[in-house]
Amino acid sequence: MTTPSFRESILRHLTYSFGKDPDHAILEDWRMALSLGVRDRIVDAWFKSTKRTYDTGAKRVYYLSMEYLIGRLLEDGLVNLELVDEAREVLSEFGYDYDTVLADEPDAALGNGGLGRLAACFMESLSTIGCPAHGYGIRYEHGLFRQSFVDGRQIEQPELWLGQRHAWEFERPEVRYRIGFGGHVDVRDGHHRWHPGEEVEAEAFDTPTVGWKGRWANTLRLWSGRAIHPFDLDAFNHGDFARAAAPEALARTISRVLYPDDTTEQGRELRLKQEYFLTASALRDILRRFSNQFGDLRKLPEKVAIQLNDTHPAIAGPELIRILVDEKGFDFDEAMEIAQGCLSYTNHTLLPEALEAWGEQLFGRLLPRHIGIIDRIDATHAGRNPSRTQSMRADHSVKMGQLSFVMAHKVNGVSALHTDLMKTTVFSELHGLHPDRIVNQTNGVTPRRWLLSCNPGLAGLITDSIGEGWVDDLEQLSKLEPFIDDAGWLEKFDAVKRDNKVWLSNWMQGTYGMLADPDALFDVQIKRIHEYKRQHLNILETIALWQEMRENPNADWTPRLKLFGGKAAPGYFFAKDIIRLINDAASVINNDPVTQGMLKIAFLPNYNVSLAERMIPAADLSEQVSTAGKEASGTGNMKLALNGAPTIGTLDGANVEIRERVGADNFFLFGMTADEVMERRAVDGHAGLAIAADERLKGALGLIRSGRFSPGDPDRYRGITENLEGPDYFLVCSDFTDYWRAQREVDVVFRDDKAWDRMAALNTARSGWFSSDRTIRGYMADIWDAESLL
Ligand code: NBG
Repeated sequence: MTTPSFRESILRHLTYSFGKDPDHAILEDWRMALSLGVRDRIVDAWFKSTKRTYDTGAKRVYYLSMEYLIGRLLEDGLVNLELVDEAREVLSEFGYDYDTVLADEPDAALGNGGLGRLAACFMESLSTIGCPAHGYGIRYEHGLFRQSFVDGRQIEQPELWLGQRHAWEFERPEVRYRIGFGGHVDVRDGHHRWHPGEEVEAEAFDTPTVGWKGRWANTLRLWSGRAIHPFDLDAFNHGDFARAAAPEALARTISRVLYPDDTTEQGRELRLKQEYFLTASALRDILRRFSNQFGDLRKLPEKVAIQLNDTHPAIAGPELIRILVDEKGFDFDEAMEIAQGCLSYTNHTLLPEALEAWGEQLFGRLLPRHIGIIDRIDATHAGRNPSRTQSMRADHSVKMGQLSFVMAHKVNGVSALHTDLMKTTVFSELHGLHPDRIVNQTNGVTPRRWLLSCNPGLAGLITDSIGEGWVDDLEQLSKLEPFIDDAGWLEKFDAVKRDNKVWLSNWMQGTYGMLADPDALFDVQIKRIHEYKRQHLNILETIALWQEMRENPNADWTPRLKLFGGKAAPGYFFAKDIIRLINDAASVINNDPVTQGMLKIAFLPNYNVSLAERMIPAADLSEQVSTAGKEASGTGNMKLALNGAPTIGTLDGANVEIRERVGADNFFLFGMTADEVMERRAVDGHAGLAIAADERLKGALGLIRSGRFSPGDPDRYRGITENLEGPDYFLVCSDFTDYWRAQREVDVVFRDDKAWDRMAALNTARSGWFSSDRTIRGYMADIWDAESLL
């Protein structure tokens, strides 16, 4: 039975918010009306949460992140408010299919990959737990580019998530801050005053984020850039219409695109401006809220916890000091202490190229006061730690990692291994000076999105078996273990996976005309394309396997579908070559009559959150094959394990902890450890040695070099083959042989239905620890000193 109020609310919105009656409403109208119906209920929870936070005077958490990879929000709301069945009923009453309506919503792709998706999972978990929190970010007009393939090559097109009406946000024209750049600094009687040369306005847009069962809702506040004087009337009156609109265009550039290309000086400048724009607006907002409620700024650390999601908002330290010293009259040391009490920093990568360092010229030009403050922070830190050798102001640059570390009271890694490596590599000196500062908070994923809503079949089976307590207490999945010994139950588990595979196959056929056999092993690698993630290791193994199948077509092969998804950064040519190689190999291998029914490759374009939600429930095998020591954590690995796909992987990032929990027998381990990787790199000609020792690898590389996959253009992949045969920094060749061995082990187990199902089900039953609820509770206890208000 439909609760009249939800049905009525949808119809009311259709009529009064969109001016349509059911007979004339189009798909988008229905989606919007449904969304507003859901949003109304979220708002109720939101008001209650806000009021309770004020009334209790509780500490608030502020998450500062340049990225939120949100995906769609309608299903999230419906699932968390338990309105799915009612929505389905109402829509079908008017002849609309629930899934079609949901799929009409554009993905909010305000992020690149794991870091942004983690921020989105955290927002949901913070609300589920009832921790008072605000996420701050940028409302990019264009999120991550839309990817398509032409002749196998990646083509990037702008993404238009705001091209349609957006249901979830509230514009807050009254919440605006002026953010300055450039200009100069006056010093009078030792007192500094910054006079920016240029200013833009940041305007707030709020999206309420609701937690499980609508018990709590927090705010995601995204800033949009606007001109202070949007229109140059004088220019207009002189007929110069382009110049008249220029101020607005310039200001809007700041929130126009996610991650502008940083290969040009202009691109880098814009990026730094974005980082300051986000951070400065957030801090002003935080201080305004704090001052209204509590007043005394010395109490800031008691009531405010600010988490820096990577170094991108690292300017928060100097900016907070600037406000306290220049505007509020604090002395420097006290200001620094207050800032450190509030701030904490999450490191997400050890890759040197991803550790931000800004040239001091650019930095000093854009933020002339801040560079002086950073020098003072550095000098203060050096003075207190005389043995220190590394400065945050070395090599004519500003090192944001060091700055973040020094300004934070806690610094966390995102998996156990990553945290240990932080201590011994990038932050070894700082760790020696501050041995209690680095803590570990292994990443997690929200089970509401990554199991309950993306995999209703499995979620249903779990709830039928152990009740619904697992949804916000994921460790209850361990109660499934006894069921796994029951052959009947295991068959049901297998049937769910098969249904998901059939669904994905049909969808792939309908959407891309790709044929996929649901009986094949769905071998899935989905993530950003990067050399360290080694999609090229996977495709080399695929090519070698193809060769072996051709030589021995009558052997008992396990049919495989190699599924790929992921985007390459537009300027990362090597990664784009990897994409093209996979697609080229697909066109040759998929058309080979000899290996028909045995091996197939499918690279699904435009990988995003929604595509992940389709692929993960249908995956049999999870590829987590990064060079050990390089993947900070991974979160796709957790989603896949949770959905019953055992991992083939290296001892890297959170794979280590996944293997510990699911058990070594239920994980296909291969490859060198992080220590062995270091040793191996020191071996002269390691790639050549590995190739000489492995005929299959030699054959696969030879085929690529011969132009087998690029007929008429044999040089197309010289960049890849020469890299692999030469420096091979990511040790693809050295790990190949063991990867091949592990893959053949997969073949054997997969042919034994029962053994495979058991392994898959144990992965689900033992992945409960990887909930982002657990991660957030860890941050609350060890970093923020924050409490749940539920
Ligand atoms: C990424 C890591 C992943 C990790 C996510 C979330 C960056 C800079 N880092 O391994 O590569 O899972 O962060 O922590 O995007």
